[in-house]
Amino acid sequence: ASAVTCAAVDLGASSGRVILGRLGAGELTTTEVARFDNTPIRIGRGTDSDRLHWNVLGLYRDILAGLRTAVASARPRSVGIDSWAVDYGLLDADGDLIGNPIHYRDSRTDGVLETVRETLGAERIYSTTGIQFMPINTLIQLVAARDTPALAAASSLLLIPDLLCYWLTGERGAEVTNASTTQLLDVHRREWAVDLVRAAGIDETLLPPLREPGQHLGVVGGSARAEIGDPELSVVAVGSHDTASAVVAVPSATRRFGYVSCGTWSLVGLELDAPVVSEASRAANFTNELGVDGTTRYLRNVMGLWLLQESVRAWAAAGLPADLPRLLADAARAEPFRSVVDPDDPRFLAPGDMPARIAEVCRETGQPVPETQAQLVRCVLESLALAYRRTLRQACELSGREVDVLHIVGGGSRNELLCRLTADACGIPVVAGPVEATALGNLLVQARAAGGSGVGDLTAMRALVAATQRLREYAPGSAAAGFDAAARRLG
Ligand code: ADP
Ligand code: LRH
Repeated sequence: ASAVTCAAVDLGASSGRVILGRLGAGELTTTEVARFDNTPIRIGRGTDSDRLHWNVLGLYRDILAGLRTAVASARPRSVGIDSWAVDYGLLDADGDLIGNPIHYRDSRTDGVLETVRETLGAERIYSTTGIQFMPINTLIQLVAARDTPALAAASSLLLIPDLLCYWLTGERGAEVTNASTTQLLDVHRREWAVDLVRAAGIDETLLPPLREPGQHLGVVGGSARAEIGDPELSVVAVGSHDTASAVVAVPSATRRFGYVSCGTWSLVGLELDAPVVSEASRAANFTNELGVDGTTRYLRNVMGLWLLQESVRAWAAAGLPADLPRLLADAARAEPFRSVVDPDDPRFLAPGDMPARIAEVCRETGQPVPETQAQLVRCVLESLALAYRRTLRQACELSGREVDVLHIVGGGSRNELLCRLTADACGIPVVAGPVEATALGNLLVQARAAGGSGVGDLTAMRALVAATQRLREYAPGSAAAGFDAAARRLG
């Protein structure tokens, strides 16, 4: 078969893009045709009833415009959509969207996780779903929304990429990699965990039929057809959880690799053949998300570059320097190991004044408070490197696996200081890139569905990525002792 051209829509928590790819034997070239911000919006009167929303209609408009450009320049045969996990839109009986999807960082879930663990039993939830306990999970969001008029009026629930595919094709479904992040899916049977869903007081008929990556969903129809300008463009399910697509494109030549999918969040872990739902795994709060081709993504969420992004946002608002490459260059010269924090402190989850929260945690742990921007950036990056090390080691222990190399993919792979610190902390080589791993994983699954050559199994896909994308290797240096000492400060 000759090369195929596809379009990937990849929506991250901070930005979205539409990327065209040409894929064939030994060939994987991409062109970014559109990039747009993904900025949440708070609506309310300044009370507890304020809600933080995604601008899902604005995103859809940007996607249509991006696809129009893609079609005009290269006539892709298909499009696939991936996005961040756990969030959803509700449809009424006519298929109309009810309200505006709510952001997983919204405060409506405050305290709900604890109630759900107690009432349903943490063991039961974990042994069924294999998913780590986080307040952002769809299960927790739905319990928080249980008595709302919106939920009462809903006849179906669609995760964000599924909602966008529904608008393009009119077809409803739940792609399985993203569905696994809801904490409503039985990880062993790859089906909705209906008993658990009912026990949580959620109407299971809200959940649409599951579908697998690679499935053809339909051809763009309705008003989207005219907007995009191609009546034949087909919509294909991909690993619609962005992390699932990112892991497809980890350019590893061996199975002994760990990964950090490094964007707004850092997803740190391993690819396994089967879930690990042991008591120790539950205690360490590791997750078993479903991957492409029956794999398990065994990982933990580390709060990630959100800490840096949100600090930069606060600085920009205060009129302070906010140019990221400059801040990183200054941090590279700042004093090492001055202070470190646990990035997963729940206080860091919500939007707000991040530098002040980091300072508070440094103070509490008896460490010097960052006084300059460079000190704060350094603190964040060393804290992340330390969290990656801790998480990777735990993942290996809990699964009985070993790794020789750590791949960092996503926007954070451009951060050379972070990559270097991570190699030092972990004591193994770090391979950085590709930056757009998620879009590449999305494109690879579409190309395979189209019968493209050179994109057979995950091994072949990864070899193609390794052969065609720009990667950088970081050998571990001599700072491991500094990280050991810093780790002891966190107890
Ligand atoms: P998401 O998919 O969650 O929106 P991305 O994969 O796009 O995230 O990564 C965004 C992150 O990439 C930013 O938080 C930023 O820290 C990092 N990043 C972007 N550009 C650069 C750069 N030039 N140098 C270093 N880091 C960068
Ligand atoms: C990364 C991500 C992550 C989820 C979070 C909600 O973008 O999908 O895997 O836990 O967003």
